[in-house]
Amino acid sequence: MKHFLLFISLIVLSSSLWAVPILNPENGHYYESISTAINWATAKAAAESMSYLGMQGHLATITSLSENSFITSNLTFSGYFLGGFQAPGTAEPLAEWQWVTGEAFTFSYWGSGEPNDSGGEDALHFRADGLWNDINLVNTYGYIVEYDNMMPEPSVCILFLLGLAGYALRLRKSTK
Ligand SMILES: [Ca+2]
Ligand SMILES: [Ca+2]
Repeated sequence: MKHFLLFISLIVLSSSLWAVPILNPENGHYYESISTAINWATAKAAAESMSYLGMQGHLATITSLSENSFITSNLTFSGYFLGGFQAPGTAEPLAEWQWVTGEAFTFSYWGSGEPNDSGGEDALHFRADGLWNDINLVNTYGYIVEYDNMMPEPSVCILFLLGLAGYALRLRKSTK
């Protein structure tokens, strides 16, 4: 019993210490910042091994100013990795930036003078002021994880269920 109570209190304690991913109501995605400093490739793998409420994690991909603002105003971070990278051998410093998810890299929010490929920088770094910087892939920083709903959108599910119900009804009528 004593052990059980200890176990419960540990759970209560740890849940208050662990940050919980935060919902962005605009796109239904959840976000969290992880302070453990690791290099970009390790952060990418770590993010992709995480899940929340059945949603797959990945390094955050920011595709609009409102998403950028959501992260800066809701998460605690100080210069963390994002899911942006530049393939080796592309024209520096601005060509062919990509997102780990394959989303189009159309929105960007570079800080003044960035990207500058200073010393060879091919990873996207989210500055504390919310502006972007390119940084060396092997540097170690915390990182921001985004959780997407990989399941069909709820509206698609409802349409599918309605369709199925209609089909079942027709089937019942035709067998009468
Ligand atoms: Ca670069
Ligand atoms: Ca830079």
